[in-house]
Amino acid sequence: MFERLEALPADSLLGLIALFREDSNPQKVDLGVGVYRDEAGHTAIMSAIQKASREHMETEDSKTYIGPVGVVGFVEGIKKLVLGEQSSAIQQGHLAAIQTPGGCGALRVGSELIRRLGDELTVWVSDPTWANHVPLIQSAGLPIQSYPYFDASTGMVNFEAMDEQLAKLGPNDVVLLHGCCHNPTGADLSFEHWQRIAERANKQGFIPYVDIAYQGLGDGLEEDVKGVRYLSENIQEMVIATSCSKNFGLYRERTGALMIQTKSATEAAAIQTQIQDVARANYSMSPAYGGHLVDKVLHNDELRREWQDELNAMATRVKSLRAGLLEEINKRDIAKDFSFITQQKGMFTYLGITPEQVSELRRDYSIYMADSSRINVAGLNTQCLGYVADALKKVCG
Ligand code: PLP
Ligand code: TYF
Repeated sequence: MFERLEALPADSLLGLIALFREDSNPQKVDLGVGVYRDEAGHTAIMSAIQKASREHMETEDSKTYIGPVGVVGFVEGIKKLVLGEQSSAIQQGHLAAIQTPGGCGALRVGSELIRRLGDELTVWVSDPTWANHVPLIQSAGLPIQSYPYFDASTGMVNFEAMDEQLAKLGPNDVVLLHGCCHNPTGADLSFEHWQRIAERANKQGFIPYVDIAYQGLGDGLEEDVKGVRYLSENIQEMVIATSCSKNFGLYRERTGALMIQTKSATEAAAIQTQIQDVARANYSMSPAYGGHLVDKVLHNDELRREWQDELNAMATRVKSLRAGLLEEINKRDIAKDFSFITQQKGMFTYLGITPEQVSELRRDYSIYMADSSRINVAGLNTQCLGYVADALKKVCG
């Protein structure tokens, strides 16, 4: 029976991990998969998470199920982290929320919930968007279309083109927005753009669906969610999928949350049963461990401060790598203008070079990046900036 199904090609991004491992060039540079790395190329466990983990090991006395919502303290903490202590939606009980297996779990449950809203709905994603958005949304049975977003000539958002598309949408449309640190381009919406999106959503009736996987890795924990909070305060309905993979370094523990903002507390209570029902039909309940750790970090002043300091240091390191790379590029008088590198936010930058140039960098210089020319800036280190800039000069002229 199984001969009916053919082997599928490997995920090209995850495939880079093996290619990099097999490369014996001592100067090799891994700018592929988007995980945070320190100067030594290591993805360390954050110190506050390590402390929370030790405490948890000593105090946890049962592994029995914890219920469909997940770790309640985690869910409550994440709501406030994203929407703020003063959030009207939290205070008025207009939020349904559930712990999920990572941001991907949140996107999948969120998409299935949207599918339950009716047969006519379409989800709009930015062009380009994170490759995983497509299978996560499509496998929930929703059609996908894309709106203009990235302007390759400036390395920034072409908001006028995006807004022109949004102006044509209506109540059967859902618009997926990256909360901050756009993956793959690093080109973020400005606060004014978020304000205009809120206005459009109110006028046209589409629902914003925010994916926020990098809070704290751009301009800071509060700054990175200014747009999302504005949206939440100024529109009635939205969906938010959040991930603790990057900002708590919990990748493999699969820790995230889904929040649905509704018009009333009664609706929120009904939607709460719906998202729990979607989760039950998929995986029953989310793994709890990562949620326990985040709950501990967020609700202990000392651990929270330690976590924030470390997260700020990570974001600062990424920013200084951006500045350092641009400085090295500028020293080499490369024909292409790369000044967007320091204007973009978060871990990713689209270099905007051709697929041939991407292959040349891989083949001749052992510099690995996604085929799209997206680089994970955190994969750089102060030692390799000159080498990477030299290679860019060679392939770009
Ligand atoms: N959304 C975006 C844009 C991402 O880049 C990521 C991950 O890395 C996620 C969501 C969710 O990831 P995870 O399922 O590992 O939490
Ligand atoms: O875009 C990235 O590189 C990260 C990590 O299936 C990632 O978001 C990549 C592929 C994948 C899951 C996570």
